[in-house]
Amino acid sequence: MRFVLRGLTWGALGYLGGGPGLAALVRWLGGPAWRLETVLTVGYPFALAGWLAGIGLWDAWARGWFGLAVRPVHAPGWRRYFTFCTDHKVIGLQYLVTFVGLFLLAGAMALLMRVELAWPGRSVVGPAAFNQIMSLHGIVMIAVAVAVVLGGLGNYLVPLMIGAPDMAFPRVNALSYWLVPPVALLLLGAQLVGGFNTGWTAYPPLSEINPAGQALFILAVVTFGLSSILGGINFVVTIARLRAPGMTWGRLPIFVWSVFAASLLSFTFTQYLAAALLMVLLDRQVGMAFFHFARQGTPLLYQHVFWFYSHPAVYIMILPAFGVALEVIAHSARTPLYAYRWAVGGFLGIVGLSPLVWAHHMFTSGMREGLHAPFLVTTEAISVPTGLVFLSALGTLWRGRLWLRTPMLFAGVGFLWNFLIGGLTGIFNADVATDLHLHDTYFVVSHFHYTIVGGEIFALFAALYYWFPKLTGRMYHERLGRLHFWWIFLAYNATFLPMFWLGLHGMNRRIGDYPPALAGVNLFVSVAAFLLGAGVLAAVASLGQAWVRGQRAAANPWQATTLEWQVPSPPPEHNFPAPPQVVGPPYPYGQPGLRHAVMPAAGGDR
Ligand code: HEM
Ligand SMILES: [Cu+2]
Repeated sequence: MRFVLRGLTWGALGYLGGGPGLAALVRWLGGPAWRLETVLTVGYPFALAGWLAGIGLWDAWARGWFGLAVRPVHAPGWRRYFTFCTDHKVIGLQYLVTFVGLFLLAGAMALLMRVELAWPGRSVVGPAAFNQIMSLHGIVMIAVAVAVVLGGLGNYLVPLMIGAPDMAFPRVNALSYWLVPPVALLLLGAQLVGGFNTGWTAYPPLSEINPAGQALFILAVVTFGLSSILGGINFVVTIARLRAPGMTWGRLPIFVWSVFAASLLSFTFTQYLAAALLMVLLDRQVGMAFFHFARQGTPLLYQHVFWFYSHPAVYIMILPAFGVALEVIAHSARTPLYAYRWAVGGFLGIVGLSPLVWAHHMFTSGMREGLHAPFLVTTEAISVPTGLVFLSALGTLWRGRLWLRTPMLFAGVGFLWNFLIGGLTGIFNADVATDLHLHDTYFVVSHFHYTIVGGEIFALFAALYYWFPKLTGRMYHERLGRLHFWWIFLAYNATFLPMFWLGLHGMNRRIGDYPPALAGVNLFVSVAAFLLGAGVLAAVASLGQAWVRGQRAAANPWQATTLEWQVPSPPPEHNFPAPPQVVGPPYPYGQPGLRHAVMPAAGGDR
């Protein structure tokens, strides 16, 4: 905790010097008085630098830039989690715990929204607060969706699965994680200076006239973007350069491929989001005219740049989830992954097409009509690579001898069913004629919750159960796990399936009210949402309990073939005593004579 306190202190000092301090200096020199928003914005980079230096970047890294000896941090036990630790497994768990925590927090906001929406008219929070809560829920959940699987499981598992001692750039990795706490602080702190009510998309003109809270939103998202970009580069380089001998591209576990594909997207596209938001900030702060209508800017331009990132972003979320699902399905079906190469082709096809579809979010925006048909076609085309991934999952199930434990229920039943609905409803959104009616209704809300919660969060649960013994060295409670699966699965569908109907009957998204005729179904949805919240909480609590008290797990309880299971649980620092030798495909189940890897002697062949 010493480092966290030091980070907070240095951060506060940085802010005071760079914000109010600089403002006072400028004033003293005869310059203009700064507005609160300007003080906050200018102070922020100094605060960020102070925080990062204090948390340990200074000792572990920056001292070297000045010719001083670096002092890597070596804290014992759980204290490592509060330091600038460069072990990828520590960082993976930092990501997982932080983002699961944020997931629960933003989930609580969703329940608050469902209280307001349980009855028509004003209930508890009222329309203005509703929009603030909805926006905070939205942006926090987007951050969770971008980082929880990729940053959490990707960091923990990728080096293990490819037989590497760590990530390619361990210090950059720690930096990616420690950029996250300021993001959370800014988003919550924004509520003290007017908040933001623009949803997660922050469209101008509203985002240009909102109070200072919107500026903090922008700084938060840009900081988060920096973290994503650094993480993306790190994964791409790690997978390209640090594979163990014999680990050819064709022998990579499918989860590693999915992280590779998502990382390509996150480091090529995130800067567009940052650029769009910084332009809003410049419009706000120094009177520029990128999007400001009265100054001859074009608000529509923002939407283009924003979605140029934010459509690929949905694939940053779902690709690692595909990877988790295929991985869990292959190991649980005890058969080689069906059509492995086609699944990889599907991932790369999605990466290739995802920069070509963004304007399907803008069919009602008033953009040029001639753009409708091309974006309809490119969007529908994404179904083809996505279908390949789906078929790979189905083919594996078809050929396999299924082992229906909790991870498999989440991946092979929950994920596939939910994502099927999410994907199929995307087609109606992509079709201009239907989207003109569906846009900005609960149909869209339900579509993207089916893909993100029904898809990615179900995959997250599959992963948490599947790799639980690896991460913690303990076993979860199988019967409770299955119970929680059915509870979450049924409550989830009861919450979101009726939202399609609500959307078709004209219920607008992002408005805390609706016509009285929709009251009954909304009450049903609100009740189901609380059941879902309770199920999620129960599952997380029981996993937390198993982490502390669960039975010790065997090193390889699933008899799985991939490398992460061939080392003790949890794995030692630097993972392997010597590089493993990869000699065959990742899922050689039922193929006598084939094996994935030979472990170096000292590590034991467990
Ligand atoms: C698989 C085929 C998919 C298709 C054809 C598709 C299509 C679409 C379309 C056309 C829209 C715009 C609807 C509107 O605003 O009127 C949309 C919205 C959205 N989709 Fe999908 N989608 C697909 C998969 C996904 C996936 C995998 C994710 C995320 C993991 C996702 C997340 C979203 C989000 C977040 C929005 C709403 C954005 C907003 O307005 O706030 N979609 N989708
Ligand atoms: Cu999209």
